[in-house]
Amino acid sequence: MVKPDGVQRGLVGEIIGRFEKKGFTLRALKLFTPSRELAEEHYKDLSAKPFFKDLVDYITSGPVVAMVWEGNGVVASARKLIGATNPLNAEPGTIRGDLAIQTGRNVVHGSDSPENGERETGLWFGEGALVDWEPSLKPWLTE
Ligand code: YYY
Ligand code: MG
Repeated sequence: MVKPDGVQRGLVGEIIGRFEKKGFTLRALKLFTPSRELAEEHYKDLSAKPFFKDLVDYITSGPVVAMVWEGNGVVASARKLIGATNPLNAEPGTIRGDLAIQTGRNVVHGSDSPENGERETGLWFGEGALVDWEPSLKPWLTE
């Protein structure tokens, strides 16, 4: 997901481009401003943290671009492409390492396990939202 700061800063194309160029397949995408209920459910594991309210305020402050990406090892690879939670610790070449300077404005979210990827896909998109298609580039990305 491109967070509200990424949308406001005009980074949607840059961020989507990194996943496309890596070779992952886009299966769903939407632009909307999340409700507090959705943001609180999404981040429920962090509800006891002192930054939880600020996090929910931030995520609900404007439109986000929610996406589902598919491909070999996509969850772990996306986490590497995204970089460390604190952008100052994120390696150059990663999205956060190249494009952000503060944890509270780290421009992008990525699921941290395949199970959470499934959970978050259901939460953000509901049933039956994935588009079933075969990229023509597939034979050139995987053997
Ligand atoms: O998965 P990731 O986004 O890298 O970090 P999480 O530990 O899941 O935290 C989610 C979100 O919470 C993080 O992207 C920013 C915010 N946050 C924060 O504002 N302050 C912290 N000390 C830790 C996380
Ligand atoms: Mg996380």
